Amino acid sequence: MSMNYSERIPNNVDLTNDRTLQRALEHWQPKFLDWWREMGPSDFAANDVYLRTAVGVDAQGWASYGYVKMPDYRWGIFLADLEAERKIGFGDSYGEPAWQQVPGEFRSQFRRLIVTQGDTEPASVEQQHLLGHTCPSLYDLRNLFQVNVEEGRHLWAMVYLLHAYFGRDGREEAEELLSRHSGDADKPRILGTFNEPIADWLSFYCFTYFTDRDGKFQLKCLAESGFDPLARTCRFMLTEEAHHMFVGETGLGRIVKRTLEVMKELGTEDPESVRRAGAIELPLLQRYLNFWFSSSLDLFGSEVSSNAAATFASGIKGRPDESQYEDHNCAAATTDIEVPDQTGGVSKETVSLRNAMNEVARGAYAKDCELGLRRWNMQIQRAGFDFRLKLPSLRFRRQIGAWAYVPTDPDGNRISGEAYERGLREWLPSEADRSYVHSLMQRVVAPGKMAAWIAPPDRGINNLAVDYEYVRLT
Ligand code: BYC
Repeated sequence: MSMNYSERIPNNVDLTNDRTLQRALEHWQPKFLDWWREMGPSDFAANDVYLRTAVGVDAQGWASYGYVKMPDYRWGIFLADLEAERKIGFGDSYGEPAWQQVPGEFRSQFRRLIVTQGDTEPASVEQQHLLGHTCPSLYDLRNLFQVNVEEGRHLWAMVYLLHAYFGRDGREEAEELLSRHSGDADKPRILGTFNEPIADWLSFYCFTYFTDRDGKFQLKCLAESGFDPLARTCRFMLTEEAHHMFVGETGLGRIVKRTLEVMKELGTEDPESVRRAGAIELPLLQRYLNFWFSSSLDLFGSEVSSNAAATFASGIKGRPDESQYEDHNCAAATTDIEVPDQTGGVSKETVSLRNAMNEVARGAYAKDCELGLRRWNMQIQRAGFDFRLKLPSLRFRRQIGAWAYVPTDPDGNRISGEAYERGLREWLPSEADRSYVHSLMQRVVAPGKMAAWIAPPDRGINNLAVDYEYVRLT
């Protein structure tokens, strides 16, 4: 079904033919807009932003570009096309027709997953609320806003599912999605990382590199779901998610590039000298990577999880790219996981593969995270420097699962609590690091100009020049 933009809520789900649902969503819409005004990008509501809006759900025709004021963005409900006779691809119901309604016995599990997914979307917009004021360029400012409006749309995607398939409790959950807030002492967002402040652009690029990538992998799992409307929703969200990770990967790559230029000019790797020249030294970048990677690892849940086993067995949540596996049932399969032992070491435990599905997804995620580091290390090597960026061990600084609060160094070696506390000062951004990064965050808004700590992008948006006026500020 094509996208209908003539309605109050753009959609490709034939909303006009379901008056009750349409009315319920129209009732939620002004609350969403109030939330956006209060918690979305601070200021900039009156500015024209060169944004991409989806116009079709197929791979080719889904992006239309033009100036839009953010509050006028056409947030809507878009599902990937229906696949005729789609079958459930994993678990105990393997090969049975995908469900077009939520099976009663799995209702609460589905609701929990959809609410958790939905909660992250507005959370990220809240985390980035103030960033616009310190943008390193107009190009970056526009990318921030593109990410923000799309996260708003992803919220709509989950709210649609709650309203359409979960009756009154779905509507209540949809309201709650607007009442929890990132970092709020009384009503925080559900998952840890989404309560971390994103107070500077280095954190923003780390977040879009690492945390949006968790989004990619979780959406891939949900795109396998036996509940077809959820699968179709997530398939379409994945196309938008790709841009968010692009922003993170190119943002960090541009920081590395600029730092290397400065290091070459100065002829030194010395962090203090790089700082005096107003760039972000590589060890500082490493500390930010350590922080955001370890935080994002927790978003996969525990290594051994009865929730994960149950959702896999019931066909609710699959593995990322489920079709790549031969065994889609996994009831008889086992796998080894590493756990801390009593003697201060690491031992292997054999567990049912179904119980280890979170670990399967986390492993695939960590491999994907490596790719960017490999590219940046190539840049560093080509520039003639010995420093190498490295992802910390999956055991490092965990707060969820078998390694939660087990002190290890970034290589995953177990150490004493005191050595860990001491080490954190060198492994994670210190207060002084954060205030240095904060001091760099000066707003640069002349078209084509960049802050001194980041290189320009290789190209602009939609084949436009880098110095295009991506946000009209006057
Ligand atoms: N923080 O059996 P367990 C995105 C809770 S990002 C706090 O270990 P399970 C995006 C868990 O909820 C993708 N709590 O794990 C990115 C459970 O609590 P309840 C978001 C946590 O359930 C950037 C308990 O611990 N999507 O889209 O197998 C910008 C035991 O759970 C955490 C999803 O997450 C944590 N880190 O898996 C914008 C997909 N981890 O229920 C957007 C939907 C676990 O006992 N969610 N807990 O009270 C899920 O699939 C699962 O809920 C999880 C956890 C993977 C998160």
